[in-house]
Amino acid sequence: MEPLEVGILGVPMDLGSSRRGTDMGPSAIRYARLTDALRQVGHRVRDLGNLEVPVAESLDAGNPRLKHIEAIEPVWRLLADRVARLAGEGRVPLVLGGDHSLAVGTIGGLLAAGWDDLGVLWFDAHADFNDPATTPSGNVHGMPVACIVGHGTPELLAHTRWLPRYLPARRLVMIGLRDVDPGEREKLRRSGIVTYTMQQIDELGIAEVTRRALQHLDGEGVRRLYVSFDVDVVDPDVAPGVGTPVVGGLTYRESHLAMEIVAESGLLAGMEVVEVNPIRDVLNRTAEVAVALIASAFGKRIL
Ligand code: B3U
Ligand code: MN
Ligand code: MN
Repeated sequence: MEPLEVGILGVPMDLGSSRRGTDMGPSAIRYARLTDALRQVGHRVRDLGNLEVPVAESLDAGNPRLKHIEAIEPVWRLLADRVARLAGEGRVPLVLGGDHSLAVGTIGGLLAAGWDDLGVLWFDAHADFNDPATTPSGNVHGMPVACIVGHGTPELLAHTRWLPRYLPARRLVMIGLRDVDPGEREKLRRSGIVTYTMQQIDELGIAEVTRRALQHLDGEGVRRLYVSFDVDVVDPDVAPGVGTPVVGGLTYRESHLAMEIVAESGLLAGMEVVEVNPIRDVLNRTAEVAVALIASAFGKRIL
């Protein structure tokens, strides 16, 4: 891989989930030596620090079907500005979460930067396709995909009016699904989003699935790839420090192979790693796995 100018941005936000602790994700990932790992692969790295995010205890959650949205939307807008600026400077954004709701800000920022050839690989145990009508929890980290592709109730989409446009649903591919809510399932089937469940990964293998996903995006005109990586896609035996662990996830090697194939594609233009929760992982294993995966996505090779 060509040397890149990588811009790291931390988003210490846990307002989108009911469990505290993903606000410490950016620190945990930095503590696991992220910049060293990227420099070893040959990239130039600049860490731009963290965004300022309100603390949950200082707020009232408000609407129980859309908790903390009044605080989350301003974080989205700020993050979108920062990401658009990074992209405008020719840097590759690497965003550290934080709960997955932040993806509305990152992908919104890339759309604002005029990336009309953008496609997204969404690695996640969950579909994150709820809206206030289907959510079982009211947590916004279960809703970012609905916001990004513009499929949700007007109450939700009212908070996305700042987006320059929505990402076409066919430009987002989900990999690793194994926990989809009943209300999400129907919406997802009708959405045009391409999905690969754990069952398909078991049958086809992660290499074939990742290659098919990239081939599909190529056919949709995608020339720049953004990887939205929710660490809960990895099996909780390997990555226990996540907000909502789900058994039956990707192995250490499967998740690395997927990132190695992403690197080989030559299309990687940005990445976020979200839902790292060090409170649930005293040895910081999850952040260490996250750093190893980022290195693979950014071109680290075994030989
Ligand atoms: N689908 C559930 C659970 C969930 C979604 N994303 C995460 N958990 N991390 C919900 O609350 O929407
Ligand atoms: Mn997620
Ligand atoms: Mn998830």
